[in-house]
Amino acid sequence: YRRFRLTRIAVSASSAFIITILFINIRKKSGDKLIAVKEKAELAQDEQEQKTDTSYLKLAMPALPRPEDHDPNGLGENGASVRLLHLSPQEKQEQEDSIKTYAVNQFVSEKISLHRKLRDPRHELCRQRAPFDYGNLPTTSVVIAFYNEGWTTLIRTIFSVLHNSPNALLKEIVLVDDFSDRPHLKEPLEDYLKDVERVRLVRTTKREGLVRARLLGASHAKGDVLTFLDCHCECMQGWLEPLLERIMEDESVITVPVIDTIDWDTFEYYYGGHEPQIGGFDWRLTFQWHTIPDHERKRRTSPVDPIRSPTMAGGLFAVSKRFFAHIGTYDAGMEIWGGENLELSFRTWMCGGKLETIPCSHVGHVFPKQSPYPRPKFLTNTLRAAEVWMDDYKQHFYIRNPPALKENYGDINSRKQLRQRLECHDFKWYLDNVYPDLHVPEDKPGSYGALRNNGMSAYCLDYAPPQQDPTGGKVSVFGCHGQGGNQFFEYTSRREVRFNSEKEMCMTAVLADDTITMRDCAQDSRQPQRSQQWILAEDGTIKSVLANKCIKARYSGDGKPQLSLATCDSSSNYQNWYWT
Ligand code: UD2
Ligand code: MN
Repeated sequence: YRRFRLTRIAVSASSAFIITILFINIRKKSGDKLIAVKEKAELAQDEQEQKTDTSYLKLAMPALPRPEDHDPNGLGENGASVRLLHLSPQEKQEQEDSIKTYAVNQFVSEKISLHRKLRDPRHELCRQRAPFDYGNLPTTSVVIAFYNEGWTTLIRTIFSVLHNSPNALLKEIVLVDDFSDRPHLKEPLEDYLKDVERVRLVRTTKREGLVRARLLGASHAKGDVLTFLDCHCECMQGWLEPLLERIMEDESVITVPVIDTIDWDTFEYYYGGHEPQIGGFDWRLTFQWHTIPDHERKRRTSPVDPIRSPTMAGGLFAVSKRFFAHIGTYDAGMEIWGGENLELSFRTWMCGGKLETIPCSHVGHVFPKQSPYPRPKFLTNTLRAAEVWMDDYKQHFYIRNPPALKENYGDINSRKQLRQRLECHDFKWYLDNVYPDLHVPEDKPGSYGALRNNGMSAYCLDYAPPQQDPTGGKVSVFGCHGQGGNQFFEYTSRREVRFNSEKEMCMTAVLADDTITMRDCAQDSRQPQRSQQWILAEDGTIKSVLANKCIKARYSGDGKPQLSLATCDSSSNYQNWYWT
């Protein structure tokens, strides 16, 4: 790959536009330069020949081709699941230890090539489209911050960028070590990277957290566009071009790839084949995935058109360096992990930008078994976002997170000034125009919070969403904890009892066995379903409109408290509930 060098020569044609021609110069001797000056007549001829010209293919050459001895039948190739059978007791122990340390199976990851090739997950229209004009696309620096990452997942991320990004577009990879303390990330990493072109390593001098680590990386970047990635990703072929193309069309767009899942245990790449999802949030201000809403479906004309997204997951996105600076990069007052993704999302939309998911761009991300390091700053970071951008809507967040009221979120004056200076829209504009499908809580005084049972006064109504599908579990009672979360309900003027964390859900009566479950709420525009309507009466009873029965707490045979629907009896303390 070192044999190719690109020279960009701009020749102005007699008509008003500039044609950029790219030459590939196969270097024979050092210092040998191809200088081309073309006559106008020749240019016209070039245009003629362009249809048969395949030089763009060469511009699309990867920054680093896969090594020739790469085994296409190796473990994990094409994204196949890797399960290691017949391990010795010692190997089993090593595997367990790697999972304990990294929250991903690094033992399995070590068996997979650092150059593995993945099957193309893209829509066929992405493969069929006309070739990109590499001469016109902006260049990019890929910025990857890492903290205590495992060796193979980190190095595989780097190679996946080099193998799948066109030489013509990738300026460099800027790696930022956020003060990791694991020995393999010190000298061994530096030594290893010496032989890898285009990769630069910078280190923070104390643990900065991902926001300031990324900002440090960005300050070293030479490309026109900053492309951020997590340090455990695998880029797909063709991932980069569409991200950059959209930014070339409109510099105020932040582009996000489709984030595919790589299994933390088997390193299987999940080819869902389903439509890309977009980003949203719930009122605890946690990021949530959503299917594409109807209004957005109607706006688009092709399955590969960009999809407007109210928020982004945070880790993987491309942004023009100039535009990023214009909207105020990141809130550098945010620590470690969390909150920065919603903050950047709100700010982008409210201050004149757009956030779009690009269906033809796919990048895999290893979602760990659990968080590999403590994340103590999520709440304060989120509060900074809420205080600066959400106006009075921040109350819905405080109501659902009582501990947030006691949190000290530091100085946010400069961020408020930024909002003023950029003359940004208010949060209501954002909700109305960017995220109209989000249910905005009514939070009428005395109609939200925890519902405590009078007969079993230590217990509150509680819903623990099942792991796989948050709907469908049974609503039950649990010791009141006063932390909101699974015990937070909202009674609406449509007579729904809503559970608006994780996913917007409505309490639903099940006639078959007199129990209570959670289901998707009937669309806000339509009539609520009778199974989702409840009458919270003055006497403290909660009556199902459909079942005409009331919610009763009782101890089951084995002494555990549980819920059922029973004939209404307002004199029974066990059917008596009050908001706390
Ligand atoms: C998601 C995002 C992540 C970030 C986070 C919210 C994706 C796929 N991931 O969580 O990028 O937006 O939500 O904050 O959208 N890191 C540091 N210093 C730290 C902590 C983390 O450099 O103190 C690095 C870390 O090594 C990784 C990146 O920042 O490369 C993101 O951290 P993560 O992978 O733990 O976050 P994730 O994917 O759970
Ligand atoms: Mn990650």
